[in-house]
Parts: sequence; structure tokens; C-alpha cells
Amino acid sequence: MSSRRKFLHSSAAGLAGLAAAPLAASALPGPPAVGKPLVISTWDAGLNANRGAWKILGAGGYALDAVEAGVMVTEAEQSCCVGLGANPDRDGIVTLDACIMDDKYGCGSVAALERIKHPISVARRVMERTPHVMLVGPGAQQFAVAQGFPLEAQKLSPDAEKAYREWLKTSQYKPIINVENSGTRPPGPAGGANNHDTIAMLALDAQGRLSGSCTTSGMGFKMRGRLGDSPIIGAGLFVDPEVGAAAATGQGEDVIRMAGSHTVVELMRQGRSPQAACQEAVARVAKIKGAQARDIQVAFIAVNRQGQIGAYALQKGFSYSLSTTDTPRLVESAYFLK
Ligand code: SD4
Repeated sequence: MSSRRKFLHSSAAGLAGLAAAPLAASALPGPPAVGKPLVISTWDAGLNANRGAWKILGAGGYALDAVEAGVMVTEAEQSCCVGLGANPDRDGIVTLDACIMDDKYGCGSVAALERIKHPISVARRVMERTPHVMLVGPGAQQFAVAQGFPLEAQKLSPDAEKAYREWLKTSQYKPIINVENSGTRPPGPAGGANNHDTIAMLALDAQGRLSGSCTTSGMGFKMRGRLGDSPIIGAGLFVDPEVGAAAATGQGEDVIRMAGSHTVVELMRQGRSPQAACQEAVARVAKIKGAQARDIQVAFIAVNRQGQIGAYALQKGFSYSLSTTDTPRLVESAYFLK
């Protein structure tokens, strides 16, 4: 943990131009064109995930394989932020959401999936082996089992069990912004640590193919049946091979209401750089939320076909992991609210 934190600080210091908090698009230096292949993912969990993706990208592999393998690393870590080790809903059950998009408008998604370790791989099977885009709840689980995914035990991890017991003392639902940073996890305030849990990843491979993935347990202590943006194509993730790709993290309700990732891609289609597109989308969230914007976090990452990247958050504290070699860098994102 502490080495991750140190890495965050040193990387952020070394990339001070990206860490500033400009409010106007024109004031942004903007991340450099990084070319291809590249992989970008949300939060510091992205460091390990990017390493997993790079094994494929660095060997000239397919972006789709990379974004699946990359976030599978995070799903398997279990100890932190995504997958079966994460915090449960308010009824004490871990439910998982994931989606994936390839470079041909192919997309697949699962939501409210229980007891399956790798929802991202189930989402890929939905894309590749069914006529549908989304499967939810028991139907998604039934499909996963039919596809040979093992049904894991219905059991909370020790950390999640502890957090849930704490949360039950008050049963207050109050998401805490930026809890995805590993330095803030656990211990945290009751109902606080792990309230948001997501990794989103975008990759451009050596052949110029774009793909994206997103996987999450959603917000800890959510209502049973609640879905956020992460499994929703166009909200948590969108890939248009003619333009670029975008993904979101943070308060899913506020990403859904402005079709977040699709909005970022459409802004790029209109000529914005990935950075300007992320910034404009975040500004829209801020405008919609008004004074309540301070209570939430929303952030976008984006990449265009040319290999330029963008990242922008509503609040300070969002960082993303970027790989253009086999050594990932953690970069503190620019943000909107001072
Ligand atoms: C959700 N967007 O379920 C997710 C949470 C998240 O980092 O992104 N956390 O609303």
C-alpha cells in the first residue's frame, strides 16, 4: 500500500503539468500523444491491471484480449476494489457488473451477477456467443454456469464482512468520494471504505484496434437491484472504432443521466481532443448537479484513434494508470472543482 502511495506522489510530482486544476479547456496543457500500443485505466488498481494488459499489447496482441485480461487481474485480487472480495449491497450480497466493447461495435454486459469471479469474461461471452448485449441477475448467472464458469461460495471476504457489520450499525448510505484510491481502503469510516469500486480500461493495440472494459461491484451498501453506469454501454463505457473510446468512474447515477462515455466519444467525433472531451463532459455533470457537485466524484478517461489520451475528474483525487511500455505510470488527473 505505502509503496503504491509513494508511487502516486512521485509520479504526480513528475507530471505536474497534468496535475494542475485548470477550469478552462484552453488553459490545459493536455496529455501528449502517446501513440500505440497504449492502455489507460482508472485508479491505482490500474497499475497491476495494466501490467496484465501489457503482456498482450506488448507482444502485438489484440486490444480486446488485453482489456479483458487486464481487468481480470483486479477481479482476482479480491482484497480491494472489484470482484467477489468487494463490499456487498445493503442485504449483504456482493453483486457484480461488467461490460466490454471491441473494435467492431461488438458489446456485451452482465449486471447484478452473483458468485462469479470474472464477470468481465462473462460479458465477453455475452458479446460473442449470444444474440444479446446485456444479461442480468439470475439469467446472467445461469448463462455463466452454462458457459463453464464455476459458481463460487456466497461468502463475504473478511474485510467486506467487517465493513458490512460496521455499516449495519447506522445503515446510512453516504458514498465517500475517491475511496477507490488504495491508500484510503480499509480501514475507513463506517459505510465509507470501498463505497465506490470500479476499474475501467481502454486499449489501443499496435494495429490501431480500440477496445474497452469495465468491471465493478458497484457502490457498497447500495439498494438491492441497483445498477450503476458501469455495465451500461454508452454510460460506463463506449468504444467507436471510427473515433475513440471513453470510460467513466464515480457516482454512476450521474454518469447515466448524461450518457457519459458516449458523450465523451461524440465530443471527440466533433473534433475535441480526448482531454477537452473529458473536460466538457465533466463540466456538464457539474452544471447538472449544481451545488451538489461537491458531494460526488465523476471522472472520465478517453483515447482517440490517433493515440491521444485524456482524463478529467470533477474533484481532486482521481488518478489513472497509463502504460506505453511494460512499466505503468500513475498520473494524477486534472479536475474541475477548486
Ligand atoms: C457505480 N460507477 O456503480 C460505479 C462506481 C465506480 O469507482 O465507478 N466506482 O456507480
